Amino acid sequence: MSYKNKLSTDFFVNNRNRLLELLSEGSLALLCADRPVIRSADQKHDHFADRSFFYMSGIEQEEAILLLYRNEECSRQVLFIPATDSMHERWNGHRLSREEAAAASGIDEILYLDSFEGMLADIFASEKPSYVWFDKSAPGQQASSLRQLMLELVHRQAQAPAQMLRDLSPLLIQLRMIKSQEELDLIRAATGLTLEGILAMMRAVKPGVFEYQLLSEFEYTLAQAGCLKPAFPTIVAAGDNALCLHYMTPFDQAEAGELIQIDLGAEVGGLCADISRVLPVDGRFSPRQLELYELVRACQEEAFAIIKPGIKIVDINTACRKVAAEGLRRMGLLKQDTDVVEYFWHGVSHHLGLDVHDISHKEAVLQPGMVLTVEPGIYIPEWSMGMRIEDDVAVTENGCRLLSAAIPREAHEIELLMQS
Ligand SMILES: [Mn+2]
Repeated sequence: MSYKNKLSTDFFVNNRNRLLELLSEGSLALLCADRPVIRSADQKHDHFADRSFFYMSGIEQEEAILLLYRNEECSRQVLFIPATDSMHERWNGHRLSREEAAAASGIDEILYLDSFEGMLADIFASEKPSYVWFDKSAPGQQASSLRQLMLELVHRQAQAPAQMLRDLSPLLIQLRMIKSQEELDLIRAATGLTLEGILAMMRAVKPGVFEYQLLSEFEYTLAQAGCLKPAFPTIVAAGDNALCLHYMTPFDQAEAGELIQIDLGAEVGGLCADISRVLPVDGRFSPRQLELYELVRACQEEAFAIIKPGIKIVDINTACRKVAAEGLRRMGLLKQDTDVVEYFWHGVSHHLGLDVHDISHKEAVLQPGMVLTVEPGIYIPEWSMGMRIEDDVAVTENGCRLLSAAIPREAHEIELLMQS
């Protein structure tokens, strides 16, 4: 599969239809792309459209709004986009035309944003919606002003406003947790590109190399394939820097005898990979490093073995923690099994998709089509050593399937690659 592949228009059409089916009659729902966050002064962070808005529309254009309305006879789907503006575009780049927005989203009714408030007021006046849905978890500024606008309209017109207001986020979670074949294919492609980046890093590992040099090997490889931004900030942590889970200051050198923890991922067509590996600076693990590595791998195998429909993420944590406790006891580190929490710092799995920590119900029972990371980690401060190994799996009818199968994970495979 090409790293340039994208989600199809049908994917977005289907997502909206599935959402409309979940909405009761007389429902009005709004989602927005939001706008870039200010970095400082007149600088902005890169725009990254709200992922639920993108999931429903296929549109990245900032400030765009999706309106869905459902009554007994029909449903209505309208996409509002900023008007084309040659002076704005001279500085800031192309804005989607109505034709382009229609083609990408599969929505026929594309209007400019300046007609949004008027149409919303018309719908309130003529259709008198029974329910108004918005995503209460959407963090952006545009989402917050939309919520304010809806609240005002509802309070102006409704007898019992509190009963009219509904949170879209549980429905978005329900839909987004189950991945389509297209999403699975793109996550697999993202793990393929991640592998290329890891191989480039491996070639650059040597005593004295700076963490940022390895990081740039990875990100250069992704950029060469058209992925200008990784799925999340790349982690490269040498030696005891691995004891900081979200290590973001990669300015140290990797010394002979140390391990390098990497936690990184490419993005293809909007879908994320999330992979962690441990690389020995010398190309070989010491006996003690290997002992810990094999224990973390055993935890991971335990997770692969138990993940199937019907269990919950908490069950994966419990099972892995048990394997970790047995191993740590053998290694003489535990007085009692409950001490395992001193070394087992984080959960094993999270959902993965358009977001690297994809939205989910924490208590959700696993179902086929869900995608999870499997990333047990064991951290031993008294050894100045910690590590996690992370792969991505899709839940199937009776178990799980590795989406990142192509990325070597056994210690001897990694040693072989690093010595070649
Ligand atoms: Mn992860």
